Amino acid sequence: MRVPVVCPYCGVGCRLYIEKTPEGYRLDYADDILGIPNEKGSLCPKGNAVLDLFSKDRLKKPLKAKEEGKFVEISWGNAIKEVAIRLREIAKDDPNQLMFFGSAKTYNEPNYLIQKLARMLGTNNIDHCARLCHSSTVAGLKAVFGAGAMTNTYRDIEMADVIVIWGHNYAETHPVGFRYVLKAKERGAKVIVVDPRYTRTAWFSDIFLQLHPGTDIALANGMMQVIIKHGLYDKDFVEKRTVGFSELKKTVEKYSPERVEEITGVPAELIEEAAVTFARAENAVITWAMGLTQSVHGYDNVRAIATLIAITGHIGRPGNGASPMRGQNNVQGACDLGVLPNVFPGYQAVTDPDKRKAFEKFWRVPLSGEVGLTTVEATHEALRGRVRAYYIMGENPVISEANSRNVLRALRKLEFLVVQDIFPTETTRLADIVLPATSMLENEGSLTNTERRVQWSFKAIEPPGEARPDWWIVSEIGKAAGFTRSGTGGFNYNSPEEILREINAIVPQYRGITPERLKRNLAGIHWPCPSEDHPGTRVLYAGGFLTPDGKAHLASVDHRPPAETPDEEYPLTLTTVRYVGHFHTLTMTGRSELLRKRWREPFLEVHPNDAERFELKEGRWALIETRRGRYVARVKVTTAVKPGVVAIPWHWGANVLTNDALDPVSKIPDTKACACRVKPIGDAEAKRILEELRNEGVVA
Ligand SMILES: Nc1nc2c(c(=O)[nH]1)N[C@H]1C(S)=C(S)[C@@H](COP(=O)(O)OP(=O)(O)OC[C@H]3O[C@@H](n4cnc5c(=O)[nH]c(N)nc54)[C@H](O)[C@@H]3O)O[C@H]1N2
Ligand SMILES: Nc1nc2c(c(=O)[nH]1)N[C@H]1C(S)=C(S)[C@@H](COP(=O)(O)OP(=O)(O)OC[C@H]3O[C@@H](n4cnc5c(=O)[nH]c(N)nc54)[C@H](O)[C@@H]3O)O[C@H]1N2
Ligand code: SF4
Ligand SMILES: [Mo]
Repeated sequence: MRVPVVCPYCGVGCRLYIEKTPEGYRLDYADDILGIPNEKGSLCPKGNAVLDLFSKDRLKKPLKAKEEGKFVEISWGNAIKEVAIRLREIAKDDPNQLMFFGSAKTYNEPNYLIQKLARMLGTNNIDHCARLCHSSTVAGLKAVFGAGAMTNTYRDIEMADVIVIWGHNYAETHPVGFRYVLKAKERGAKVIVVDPRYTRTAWFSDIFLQLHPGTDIALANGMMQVIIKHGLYDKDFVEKRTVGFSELKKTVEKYSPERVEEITGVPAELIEEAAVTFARAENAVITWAMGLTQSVHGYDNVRAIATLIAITGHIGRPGNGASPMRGQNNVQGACDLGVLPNVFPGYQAVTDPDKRKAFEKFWRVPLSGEVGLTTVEATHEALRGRVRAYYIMGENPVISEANSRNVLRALRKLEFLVVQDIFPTETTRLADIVLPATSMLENEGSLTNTERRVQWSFKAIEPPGEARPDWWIVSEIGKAAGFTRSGTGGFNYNSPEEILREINAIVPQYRGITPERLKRNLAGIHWPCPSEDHPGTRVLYAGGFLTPDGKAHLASVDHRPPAETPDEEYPLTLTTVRYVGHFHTLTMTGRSELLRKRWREPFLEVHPNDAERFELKEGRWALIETRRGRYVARVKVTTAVKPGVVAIPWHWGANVLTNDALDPVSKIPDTKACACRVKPIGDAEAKRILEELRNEGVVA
């Protein structure tokens, strides 16, 4: 029997079948299911290689550390008991000494449970990788439109006449979703790409705006200046549906294309052309991702883009809208279900006394109204000794967080670290207790893709050893911690379906998305879906916005440089990127021989002028140094990057270099721009440094 599952990698949310045959498991394309994100069943290299990894060196038994990195196997009973007792003990002194990490790599149901556990223990210290990713989108879009999610779907991208792709290497990072862009292009749509690198995505562009890293606000303001000056904004929309236009007009007046050319390096004529093309389009969308969000002014970057969308009226209609492309397979769901320190499930603020009361009644415990810590803040608090224990479900912060050496020191300082993963990782190595989870394909549940599309994925593969579903592990810990009441006040669950029904009851956006409906409807349902007979919502804001007055709040923001800019000592800007064949910290794709062979190692992209200036040679080793650390990679000399900018993928551990300065609003770290210097080094020296970093445990 072919079992329908959802790809466990990225936020596109492709479907595929897995079939058990006498020769082993077999992958098949879901080409007969209508309306799914991957029409005709097509998959990208990672999706195609999905079966490659689930049998390799998995975690199969709960482990307890004897010393760092040395473990003994223990029973599930003892593991659960020990975790619950230690969490309770530390919570007794002060629950804010605990920090919880949910996981965008697992289903909605365990994510709902882990935030419920944190909150029932008395703390809002719960966060996940969205903090390093789209936290500036969530905060920025909430400020302008009233809610933080993508306002449209892939179908709308396909229908657009102009598609602006901003700080987003769409072709490599959402490859199957990118087909909707190609379909629009075949129909004659214009593609505008904004990126400091000439990426595979830029290759498909009609207009390419190659800006200096960290100058996005200036560019957006320049485009708005042109649009307002030529009267190309949507006057009716601005008047009826927005506030703040006169202040915006004043702010962007200063950003003439000539001045913006000086700041961004983009020729003034191209800025004009892009602005006019976007504003004149009947239907237009802007997609964005990490190039825009991962910045100390990520919140303002997003507000500027949302404002550009609003003044041109490109929102609230099919074929238009704001498309922040969510990255992980279930990062949208983890956010929706309150794996964030400031909101309960359904984006209900912990600081709102009425919302808090409703959750206190539902879970039958008193709850904290104090906003909790974010991931990077928790690292800083752990270093100060104020956070004493972490429970990490499905994240690998030692490789993924900015300034990773700090993370390593923080995790070592903790009194108690629990990590729940499917593989041994750089983070499990530091754990006191390791809990072996089943992978998504070995268990079932609901997950939510970037389009707010909730889909059910079924169990297709038998889990190895004693690995258990994430929802089961968290509910056992919840019961062992004393939350044994029946119903919504405890953790007595027998299935993910039961948990989703609890979510249906308390999360307004998910009210009509029941397990029964999802199992019947394999193409899923887009939230908000307020009742069981509601079809789900594809396009947001056809009526009012979700701000208190129903209007879009236009943002007037000024250009500022990144937290760290080049100087004499560190003369280049370093940015970090992704490869199509690898996912994040390599825990999964690094175990696929096929992918590892094709995408073998990280390359440092350097412009020919800089290669000459710093004596770097194609294919030879470079030493890259920043104020936080050093790292080595082979050199790729290319005009894809601008002079003065170097780029490196972070999959293998480049976060030893990056800056953990934070955006004050979204608390996202500045992983797309920091100052660095480079120089050539020999083979032996490079290998020695890599070995050192590996022994230290900061690179994969
Ligand atoms: N193959 C693959 N796909 C993935 C992932 C993966 O690891 N591998 N991860 C998933 C996740 S979680 C996410 S969030 C997405 C991320 O998807 P993307 O954001 O597309 O990925 P990145 O390569 O990190 O960054 C995108 C682009 O930002 C550009 N950039 C750098 N600095 C700036 C700047 O200052 N301004 C602008 N405008 N652009 C800049 C970079 O040159 C890069 O091309 O991908 C998802 N899909
Ligand atoms: N320099 C730099 N740093 C970055 C970025 C960047 O662009 N530049 N991007 C940032 C972004 S956008 C993101 S999203 C973060 C990602 O950061 P992380 O989420 O820390 O990275 P992953 O490697 O995806 O870690 C997920 C972990 O979950 C495990 N896992 C997989 N499936 C399951 C499951 O079903 N259950 C459980 N319990 N575990 C599972 C995996 O083995 C892995 O260890 O990294 C950020 N870091
Ligand atoms: S595009 Fe994303 S969801 Fe689709 S197959 Fe590739 S990794 Fe999986
Ligand atoms: Mo992400």
